[in-house]
Amino acid sequence: MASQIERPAGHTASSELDGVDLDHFWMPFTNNRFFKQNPRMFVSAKDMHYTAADGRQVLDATAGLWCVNAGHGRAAITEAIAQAAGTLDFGPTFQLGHPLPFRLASEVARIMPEGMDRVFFTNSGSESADTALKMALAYHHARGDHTRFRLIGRQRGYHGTNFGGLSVGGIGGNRRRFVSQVWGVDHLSHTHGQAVRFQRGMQPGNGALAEELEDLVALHGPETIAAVIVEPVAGSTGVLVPPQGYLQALRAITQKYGILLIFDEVITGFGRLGTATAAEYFGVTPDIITTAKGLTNGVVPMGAVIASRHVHDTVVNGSPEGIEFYHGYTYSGHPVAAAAGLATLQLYRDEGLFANAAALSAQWEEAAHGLRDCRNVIDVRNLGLVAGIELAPREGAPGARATEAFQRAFDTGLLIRANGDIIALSPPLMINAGQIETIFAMLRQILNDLP
Ligand code: PXG
Ligand code: PLP
Repeated sequence: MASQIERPAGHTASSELDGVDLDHFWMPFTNNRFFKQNPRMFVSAKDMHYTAADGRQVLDATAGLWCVNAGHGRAAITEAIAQAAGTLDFGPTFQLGHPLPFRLASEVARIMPEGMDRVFFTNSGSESADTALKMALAYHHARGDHTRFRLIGRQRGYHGTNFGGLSVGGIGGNRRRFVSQVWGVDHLSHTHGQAVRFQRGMQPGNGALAEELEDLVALHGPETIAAVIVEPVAGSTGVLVPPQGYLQALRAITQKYGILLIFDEVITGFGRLGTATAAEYFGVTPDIITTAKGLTNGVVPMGAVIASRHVHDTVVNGSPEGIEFYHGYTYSGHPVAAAAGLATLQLYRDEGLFANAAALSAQWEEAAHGLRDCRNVIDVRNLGLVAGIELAPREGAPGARATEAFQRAFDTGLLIRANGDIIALSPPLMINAGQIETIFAMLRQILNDLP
């Protein structure tokens, strides 16, 4: 028997769900058994709101999954996609080309830090992470530095779910069931100072955290370490904002030992902190930046890995005649995705969306920290248009409280994210002051009612 969608009593059925059978789609990062008993579905979206299957408007406080930075249903993007698909539906990028990915690469390069202007396209953040790690290995190989194979990640880091990103990632639950991982990886400590609660913006300086990299260098030998990969602000594992000076120190130590520094900007890229990149926000230029999500406003899957001119030239000029980098995806630089990317970057520029995020971030911070006195709230963290609200876990049921907050929020018309007992908020950058007030007023009510 196929499970058909059951609708809560009193809710009107949406015709979009007629005949939808829930059995065959094995859903990602989902409690499939629970969902299929209690489906929560969206059928459309416009600007700051989703429409749920029962017709209710749901205010999007998470930009989908941190990706719809320009807001939903933007005609400029959907029209660009239609136009591109109707002109050139697919074109190979292996030994052949077509114009759109070249155009998009130039536009991406324009908003990257100085000197970072070589762009490799992928289809997701996970592919971007694995591409960046392989790029780092290829860089050292091209220099004849054949012993540099180690990749250093960080505890509570998230770099997607492919084997490379999984290995440098620091989420036990994502790793434990998959024994085979990339060899020689090590991890730095995460940056979440337990002692620091309700910190607005960055934590006070803590040089010791970055100095740990010196310990790993001493342990493994600098000649074995290829790259360090970190999220400038860790998103998925609960909005972990770095201490002052931490990223600068990582940059100095990696530079000292010839180790490449990779910033995973899948979440922080494209305006989340009020700047094009976190690299720009923090004033620290890495060697490689990974992006995805906001690159196309989430409308068509696409990621981009941006390499410094130096990394690119080393690989391309330092390799024997022929293909220089044995890596790529069928859909690297897909014309429809590239069209979405071009239209998205244009929207960000035309509407000043990064500046809007920057301008609203003080109000956002104030509103987020206003939840400090809510029931069960044990920490609030924020930067740019991101906030993490940490709840005290229920006895013997970690994650249950935030999961219930997520369900109640959906049912009352607010989309939030729950990871463990941390609620993460990251609205589209088109948000206005009134909508910020609404989000936190709704959340206050939900948290105070939550057992
Ligand atoms: N790196 C970072 C820093 C990410 O945040 C990825 C890589 C992987 O991207 P893809 O496109 O392969 O999913 C991510 C993705 C959440 C959440 O709830 C976060 C992500 C994805 C889905 C949910 O925090 N981040
Ligand atoms: N598996 C097989 C059998 C393939 O032929 C290909 C690509 O040609 C792939 C996997 C990789 O697919 P993609 O290039 O879309 O990542």
